[in-house]
Amino acid sequence: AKPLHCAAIDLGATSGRVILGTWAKGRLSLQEVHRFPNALRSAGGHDYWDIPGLWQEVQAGLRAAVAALPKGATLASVGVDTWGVDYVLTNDAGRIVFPTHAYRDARTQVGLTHLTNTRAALQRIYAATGIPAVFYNSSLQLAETVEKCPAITDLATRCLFLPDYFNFLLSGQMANGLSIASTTQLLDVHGDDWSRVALDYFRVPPVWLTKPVPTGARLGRLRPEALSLPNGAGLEQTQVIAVPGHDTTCAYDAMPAAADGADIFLSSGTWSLVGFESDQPLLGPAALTARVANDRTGRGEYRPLVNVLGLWLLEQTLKDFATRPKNDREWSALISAANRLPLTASPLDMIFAEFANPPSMKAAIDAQLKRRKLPLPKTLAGYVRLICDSLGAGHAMAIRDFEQLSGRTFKRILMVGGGAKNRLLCQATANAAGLPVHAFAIEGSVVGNLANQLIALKAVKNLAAFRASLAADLKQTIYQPR
Ligand code: LRH
Repeated sequence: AKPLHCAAIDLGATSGRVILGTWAKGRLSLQEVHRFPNALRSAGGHDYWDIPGLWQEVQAGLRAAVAALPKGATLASVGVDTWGVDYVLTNDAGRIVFPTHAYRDARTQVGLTHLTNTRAALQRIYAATGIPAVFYNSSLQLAETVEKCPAITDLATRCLFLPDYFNFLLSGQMANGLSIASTTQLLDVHGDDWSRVALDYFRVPPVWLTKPVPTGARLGRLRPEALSLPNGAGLEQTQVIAVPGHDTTCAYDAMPAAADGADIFLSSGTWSLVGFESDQPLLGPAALTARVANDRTGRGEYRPLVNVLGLWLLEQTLKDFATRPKNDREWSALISAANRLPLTASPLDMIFAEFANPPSMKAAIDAQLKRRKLPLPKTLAGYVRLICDSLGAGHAMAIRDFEQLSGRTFKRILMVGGGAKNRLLCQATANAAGLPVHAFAIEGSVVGNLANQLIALKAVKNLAAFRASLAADLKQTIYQPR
């Protein structure tokens, strides 16, 4: 068989990338053709994403992917994954009729407080959607928009979550994808369509959403005019494929999990997402208290997950220090310095309300430590130690909760993402959980995105086959608990 070329577009809250993947002789190779920073922008006390700016980067990346194709080769497909929950409201013609807020915008606070203080409503919404109340949920964001800007119901006819919107720009087809839909707190946890209970509670017009399409759906041909490239550029046959639109789902798909169900997944980046794959959702009061989110895999099964405040804590704390690591060598020195410090006796309480988006992360951390009468770190290395140990403890707690709720026993932690390169964090996680951490140096979301394209193109039989082929090639570092 001829080599197959696919492009993965992976948009994260702090950076995006376009990768050309080539599948040849049962092996996947990656070539990064474009990488760019991303950041929310604030105006008038609100936070927004620059959607046209992101589209421009996606276009530049795809042009670079085409330019990187071997002579005479064509691009078989493209797929888009992004961070969860954010969306674009459009009219039928696809025009943006409302600016896209960034999920850290504090606008959901009132709705969140109301929902969490009304126990009966919270339980009803959890039973219906399997998603706990978190400040960033699309449900709370949409409710705020409809309440504060009621004219929106006259303007908007469609709600496209970010991967859906970019798929629309690429293919001309408007569709809601299943995996991203499952992060919204609006999908029926027992089915594959929207939840009437949730739509009613949050007052989201049902016409804004259509029945989610499963992963693997072909959305149509890539429109050459979307890239302003001439005919004959190698894009004549390019399919736009609905991969799992949620980056975390793609990252999980990239993990070489064994078939015995004893692997727990940790996608460690801005957020730390701890989860596993299951045929059934985890529901009920104990799951709600543990903040279990029953996201869906692209194939429809469940992927119960707990979001632990991730390396966002560290990324933001760095801003309060004049001297920050600028390259790998300086990072390594900082981690070594942190490693020499004593183990953190009392880890931080990972309270979302305190750490989700404070004006100063260092001040927010100090405030909690003072309140709990704990000593403040004296150096940046001290904060690194505190944060890594606290994340490790948070990961371990989520794993214990999962064991209790599901009756399973986990034997290994599979870890991908930027955090997999942080040896202090990997070791802290292994120690706190009492389990070995297998850290993989891969771009998880990108690999999962490409895997799902290859499966849709029938070049790979299924995810299990892909994971098996990947396992043979992957470099891993194993951290044994100490
Ligand atoms: C990570 C992530 C995570 C949450 C958050 C909003 O990038 O997708 O799973 O959904 O962003």
